[in-house]
Amino acid sequence: MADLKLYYFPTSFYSQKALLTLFEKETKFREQIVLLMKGEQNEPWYMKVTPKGTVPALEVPGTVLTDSEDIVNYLDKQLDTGTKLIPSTETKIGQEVEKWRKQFNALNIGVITYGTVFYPELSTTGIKVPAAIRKSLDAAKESMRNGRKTLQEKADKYPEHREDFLAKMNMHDERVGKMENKELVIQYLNELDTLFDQIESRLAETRKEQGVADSWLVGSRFTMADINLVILLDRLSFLGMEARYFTPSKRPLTYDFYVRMGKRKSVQQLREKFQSVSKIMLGRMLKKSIPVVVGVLGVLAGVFYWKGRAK
Ligand SMILES: N[C@@H](CCC(=O)N[C@@H](CS)C(=O)NCC(=O)O)C(=O)O
Repeated sequence: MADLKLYYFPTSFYSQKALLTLFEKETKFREQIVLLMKGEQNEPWYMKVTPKGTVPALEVPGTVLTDSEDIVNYLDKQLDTGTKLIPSTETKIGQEVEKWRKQFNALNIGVITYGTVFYPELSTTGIKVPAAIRKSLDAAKESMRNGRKTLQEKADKYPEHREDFLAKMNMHDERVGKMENKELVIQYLNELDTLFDQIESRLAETRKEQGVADSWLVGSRFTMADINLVILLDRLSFLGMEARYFTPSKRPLTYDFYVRMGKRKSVQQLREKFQSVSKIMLGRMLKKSIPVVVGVLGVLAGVFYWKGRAK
């Protein structure tokens, strides 16, 4: 079996895609949490793992994969254990999976997530934030705004990674610009409504085609399209958006999909990861103030998520 090591943070959306795939493949892997709250993704040791300074990254024999899409493609191709997630695109089902993956990957989850954190009034029922750390949100927003300065300091301090930090700085500026643009965030949320109409229709079509009630997005078999969908639903649940996008009366098939997902072992394993780490994070956050880092919002997201799940 290939020696695999995953660098990740449990509440990071793209880390979740990699983690859920590893669980579906029922494979052993080594793991290292990259503490976004401490800005570890920008530490020289991690920039050596991936000059992008993002999670997830997967060490595989001979190389490091630094994008969640490359990671899941690799895992499904190389491992013949667990669920086969990506059918050949020479088949009709493979083309459907590919089509849905593209649609999900085109979503700007960062802007949707942090845009809702910046403008909490956009959340339908409120982000799942425990009162005890509600105040920390302001500090987190400030940290996001100070990200440019932090990256500039890193670029000056570590000349061997200067270009990588400057590249991150440009991306950071673009991202923050979008997150702070309320109209754009609203537009992305509206586009999600359209996507969910398509999802609901597809779920209905698949049920009809398969003649069973427990089919998945594109067929009777569970695929990568389902992984993409469940992590999106989890994210929207954390953002307090279930009432807008999926309830028993509004898009009941999507709601049913979500309920069935909660019974799946891999999804339970993924959610356990959130819980265990978020508890540690909460302890740390209560002990000391959060340093100014680009990724601090990710940690808050994790803590809130855990709290929400624990309800
Ligand atoms: N396209 C990449 C995106 C990875 C990404 O943006 N990861 C975020 C967390 S979800 C991250 O590491 N952010 C920290 C940073 O940019 O400093 C993938 O699919 O893996």
